[in-house]
Amino acid sequence: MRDEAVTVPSDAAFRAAVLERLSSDHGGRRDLCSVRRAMAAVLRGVVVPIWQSALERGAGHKRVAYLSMEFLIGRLAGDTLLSLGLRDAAKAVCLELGLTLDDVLEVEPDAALGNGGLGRLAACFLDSMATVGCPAVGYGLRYEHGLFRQGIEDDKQTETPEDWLSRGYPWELRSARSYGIGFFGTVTDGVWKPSETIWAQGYDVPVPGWQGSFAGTLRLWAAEAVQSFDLGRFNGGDHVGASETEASARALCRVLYPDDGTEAGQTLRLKQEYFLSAASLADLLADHRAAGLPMETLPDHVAIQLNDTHPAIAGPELMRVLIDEEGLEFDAALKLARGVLNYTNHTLLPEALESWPEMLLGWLLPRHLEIIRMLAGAMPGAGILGGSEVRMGNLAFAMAGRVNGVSALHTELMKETVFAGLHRQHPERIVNQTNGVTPRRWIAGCNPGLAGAVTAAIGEGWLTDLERLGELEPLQPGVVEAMAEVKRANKVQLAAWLGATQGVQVDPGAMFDVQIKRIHEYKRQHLNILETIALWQEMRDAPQAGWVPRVKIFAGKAAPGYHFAKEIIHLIGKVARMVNADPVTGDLLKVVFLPNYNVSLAERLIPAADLSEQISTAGKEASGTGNMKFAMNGALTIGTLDGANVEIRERVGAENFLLFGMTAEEVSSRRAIPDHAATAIEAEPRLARALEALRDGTFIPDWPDLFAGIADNVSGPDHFLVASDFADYWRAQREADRWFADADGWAEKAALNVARSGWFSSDRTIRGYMADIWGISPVSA
Ligand code: 26W
Repeated sequence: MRDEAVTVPSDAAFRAAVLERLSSDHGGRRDLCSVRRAMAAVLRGVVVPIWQSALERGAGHKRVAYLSMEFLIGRLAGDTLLSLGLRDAAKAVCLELGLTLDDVLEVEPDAALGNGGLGRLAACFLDSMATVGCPAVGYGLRYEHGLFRQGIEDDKQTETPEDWLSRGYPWELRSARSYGIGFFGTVTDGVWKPSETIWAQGYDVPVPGWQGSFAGTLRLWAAEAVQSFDLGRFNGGDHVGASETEASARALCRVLYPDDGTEAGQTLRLKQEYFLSAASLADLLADHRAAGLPMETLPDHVAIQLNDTHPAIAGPELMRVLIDEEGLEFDAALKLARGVLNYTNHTLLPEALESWPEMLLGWLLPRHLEIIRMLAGAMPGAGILGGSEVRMGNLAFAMAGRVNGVSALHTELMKETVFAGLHRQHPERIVNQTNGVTPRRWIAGCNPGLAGAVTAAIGEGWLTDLERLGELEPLQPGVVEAMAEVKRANKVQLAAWLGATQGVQVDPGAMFDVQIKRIHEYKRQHLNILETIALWQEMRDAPQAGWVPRVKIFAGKAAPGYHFAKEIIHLIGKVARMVNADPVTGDLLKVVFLPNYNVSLAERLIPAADLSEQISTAGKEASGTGNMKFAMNGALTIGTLDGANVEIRERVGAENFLLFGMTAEEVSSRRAIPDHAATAIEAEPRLARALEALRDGTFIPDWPDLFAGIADNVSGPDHFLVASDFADYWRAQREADRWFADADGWAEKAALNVARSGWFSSDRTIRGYMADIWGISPVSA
């Protein structure tokens, strides 16, 4: 329910304001970009008062500081128009200007300040905290370049800098908040004298809740030189040196590190992590002091959430401030720190668990290394130090009041594996908070047809109380048909877009089978493409065998240094080229790899999907959030018992989920069997034949063994058990064919996935954090 104090302009007032901005800011130009910017400026003018009134209403209320190196925001105009009920008004003014709203929204660059799941989760959380009334500040970095732009040349990934800021960012306000952050230097008797200082300048992006009911803040730190230009050096003729400090400051937040857990450990990355942590702590402590509150009461006023270990250095930084600046004793400082700090783990992959060499930490942050050694001394069993490395996961765990996993299975595996020892010492500390996604963007925003069908069936209000989707049951025939019609219309629209932009003609009546996520061995895109090859080969053997037509859609970026993942992209491209040109299989099978996967492309694909590929090796995907978006948009999941797939299957019903593969337990025992892959291949000629095609030049005649690397891996070490899970995956895919062939049956299963996925709203997740971790109650409306 919107804050009455805040007014949203009438459609007429909105129109007038946009036209006025077009003339005042853009000299009356009416090109897409000018209209987009004029509309953004008007919307910002509506959002800022909502934001300020929410800050007043939240004053004195306990709030959360969500520290994250990533916020994968995507676009904001469409979301904001929807939230404020101005979409139709915007449609009308665009039409009047001879444009379409979709085209205007299309020119907004994605704010791609994240790699994947972790970053997008943080963005969904901002929307939910603002909507449920949880006072919050999301703290992040204002990278000049977000996640790289992916090109596909000759079926291979290329990377070019992303430049979301090249034309400014209309949604941000330069904040009055800025702090000097120190690096390097020396420590004498506990007193740190940094030898380099870089200025952290805040930029605020207001985050309005649904219908302006409340609002939060995204505060992004930019790095600026204390002294941007050295006139003396310039006059001395050293023209380049004169802006050296500015260049080195600017380098700090120049670009987002593009790896999502494949490799870590660069000095600049640690500098970025400390810059975020120190500036954010300085900011929230400044507020606390400004409110005249004694430091000891900090836990009553603020909860800090560390989004994985990336901002974990915030723990030692808080200790430094409390001990060196506030004069607290070590134990008192640690007690207070544990009263505010909480840590979320998002991965069990050993290569993604951050640890920093003591030498590097001691060089960059000498006082913090001293404090970390004191912490390790005070908690000998915590495993903070090991092999001259500082283990950031153990440090975060040891300093946190609460530690959480992101799905029920993941949280149990945390207790049994990476944190087994710490869990035994602190059995109450680990709790679960299964992920969620915001239904505003991921249903109403990207699938207005479905939103309309749901509202027609159960009325308004479900968007902020998503478990009301359950009222769709018992399913009314008209509702199932309406949803099936929406899916069909979305598929027709996507088919048109694929034809226009990718030159691929697909049949909207075919099953749209979609795997979109970062490319990673544990996510097993190579299992999917091997099944695709086997399907193609069998279709060619018997094209008249009554196959269910398939469109296989892939998208996702590989970390630039991750060679195997890049080869998987290359293979998918080569298979697509061959299959799509094959007259024998014709429209029975089409394969597409879409370049530059990002939030906006996900919004275009998910509403048109029939089958959601969630096929990771069990025990490897901490949760997944794409799986939730697909289910609530009426796609059926083919997946393993991994991450949140387990809970999706529990809630939508086993009969509405295509399960296959080993469980996490079976995975660890299968891995122990020597030659597990060779044995599996021997027993599965279909797989052997598909692997042979990777060796015999089927997809690249003049370079037959190009993909031998992938074949050797799957038939050799096969760490992620592609070979062992293949047969059951094939069985599940053929079962999907049979289900899809029964259109009414499929439509009902799809509708039940929608009706039963309400729990996967990030509003439910945030209410869990508020109750179980932060101790925050919503600000009353
Ligand atoms: C240090 C490099 C690095 C960068 C990012 C290491 C690890 C990461 C992230 C933790 C990777 C990530 O995005 N994890 C994903 O987090 C999602 C939100 O909780 C989960 O749904 C996914 O399962 C998990 O892979």
